[in-house]
Amino acid sequence: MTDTIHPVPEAAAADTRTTLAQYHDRYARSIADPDGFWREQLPRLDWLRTPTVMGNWSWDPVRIRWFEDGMLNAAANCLDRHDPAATAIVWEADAPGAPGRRISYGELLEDTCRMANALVALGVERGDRVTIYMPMIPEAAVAMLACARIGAVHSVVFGGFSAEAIAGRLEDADSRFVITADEGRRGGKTVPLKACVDEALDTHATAQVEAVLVVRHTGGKVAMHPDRDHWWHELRSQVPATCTPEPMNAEDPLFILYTSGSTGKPKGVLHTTAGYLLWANLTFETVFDYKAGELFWCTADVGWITGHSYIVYGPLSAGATILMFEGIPSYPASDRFWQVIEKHRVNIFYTAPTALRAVMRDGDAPVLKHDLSSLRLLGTVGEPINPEAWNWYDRVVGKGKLPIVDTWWQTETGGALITPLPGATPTKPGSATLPFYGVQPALVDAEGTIIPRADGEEISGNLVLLASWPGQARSLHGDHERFTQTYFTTYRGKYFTSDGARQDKDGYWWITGRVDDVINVSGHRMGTAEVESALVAHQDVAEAAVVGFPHDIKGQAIYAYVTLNAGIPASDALLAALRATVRHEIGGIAVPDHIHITPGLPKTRSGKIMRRILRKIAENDFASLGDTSTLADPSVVEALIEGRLNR
Ligand code: 6R9
Repeated sequence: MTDTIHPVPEAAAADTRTTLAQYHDRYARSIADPDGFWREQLPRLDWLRTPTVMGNWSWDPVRIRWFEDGMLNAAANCLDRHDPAATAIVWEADAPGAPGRRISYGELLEDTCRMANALVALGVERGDRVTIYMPMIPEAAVAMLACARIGAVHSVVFGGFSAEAIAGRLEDADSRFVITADEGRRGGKTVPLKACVDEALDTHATAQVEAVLVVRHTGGKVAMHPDRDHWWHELRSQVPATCTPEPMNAEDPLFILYTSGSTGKPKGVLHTTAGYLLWANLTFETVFDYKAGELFWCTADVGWITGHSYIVYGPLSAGATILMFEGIPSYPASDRFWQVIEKHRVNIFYTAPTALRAVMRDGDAPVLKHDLSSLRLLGTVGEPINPEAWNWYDRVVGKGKLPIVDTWWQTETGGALITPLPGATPTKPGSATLPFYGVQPALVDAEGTIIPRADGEEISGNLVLLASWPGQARSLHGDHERFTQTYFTTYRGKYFTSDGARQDKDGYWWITGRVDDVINVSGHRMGTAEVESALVAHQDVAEAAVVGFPHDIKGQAIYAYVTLNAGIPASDALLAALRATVRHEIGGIAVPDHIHITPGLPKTRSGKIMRRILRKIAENDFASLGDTSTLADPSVVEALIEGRLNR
């Protein structure tokens, strides 16, 4: 195992808001005296009423509150208190030659107020859920902040999800309003967003949707339903340019964000206002050591939690300047990231390991032809980073001189939980290093017993957290029971992350990946159950079982075993139809990399599919299938292996 220690680079150590000694002191204080620690952090936000209560939470039964008697407005914290002349967003279009945009905090505030007023005019009230389905354009942030300004709860749906997926989320959130754009652009292709929303609304029982606000982006032709759809650019000039922020209670919902779990349909993770915003703000400033005037670029999409916390709420609450990019790393060529960094003189760059692995394939030359001297700090998120990718990032992009922050966190955690601090923490390639303030990770065995660790010892197990932190999700929309079941019952009274991890002899944390039936495909969470139910939606499919398998670029890829209804022959046309079905039901990111048609699946006598065997076969690891004698029909395994070898 790579265990090389990289000391904090000189420049970062010389100019940091946190030294290693300070980190240790503050961390110890945050655990010993959480109330005192958090009280000191309160001035980070502008409060309409300053809270007197800090954390007030229980995990058995589950009831989580932070700053509960405080009042504030998240949008006001992200806009009104900043210098209106400062740049908020530098926007880079999908095509390198296309005109970009620069938006000041003053302009962002005005746009947000106007959109907030437009939403009110359309009938949106405090507490209503507004679904946002947008490309990566500044109006995506405007839409989120406009909701926050009037106390509406946004539910952003990633622009790559299908009409079917939108419909499911609209229904679950009981959302009566949608904000979308005519089309988006990604990698030179047009993404028909409005048409997708139309399909979701027209073909599903989503009659509850009253109004759709449409941002004109590409100017492509779209159908407008006269009494439902409204152009943003038309309403914009008809509404006032100011809007008083709605006073919100600390624990009022700020947003819902759907994410995949190991069972059932996606879960609407619920974040509330004050704790989430404070966590996003504090982690943004501390983990990226952001300094006024710097340009910060997070390459995530706003449809994921990383975009929520480190494109919108963290940076904007801190008055930072962000770069927002509509495109993808490989278009028009694999040097696009580096070209954009050079063009805009980006200082801090935060991306996913999968993106690095994808561009690494083309070697160092695409990086070396660009001037990256503006870069001061690099970060990664979304999945474990393999040491090869870490070392390449360090050597080729960082020239061996920049700190790399590998930040471990989840949709449910609101922001980074295990991460180096750039001027403080020596790093090890592949390790997320040490816990952030207030975070208490521990490893448990299968029974939920905390594994003790003596100094200098290495341990591994399932990663749990022992105490709440302000950015923690409070519930699942409309299903608190499922929230409790999913996160707090496997190990009663502890938050179970569903990740496996080890803690090395120096106390550093290494996240090894999900231990549940969630596949991490290119940093995106995909539930095996979701993909399975998409496959069985095809009329010819009898049964499907989906597992993850290692993939050089995506980290994990999707392997689907499918049994067909009697008399249906396998064919290339059928395989294509199955892929199309998944694309239709969920979206392109869920389409299996391999579909293996098989006469049978390995099941126990009680009918349970033995995924362990399916994983091994997908990995071509036939030697360690383990005990197959408990299978109802052991001969199934032979057929599966034969099918695998013939691929
Ligand atoms: C922020 C985000 C969460 C899952 C998480 C874990 C994996 C994220 C990681 C990482 C190792 C890191 N993960 N960051 N694993 N090192 N730095 O990605 O949220 O989409 O909810 O995914 O991603 O497995 O449980 P989300």
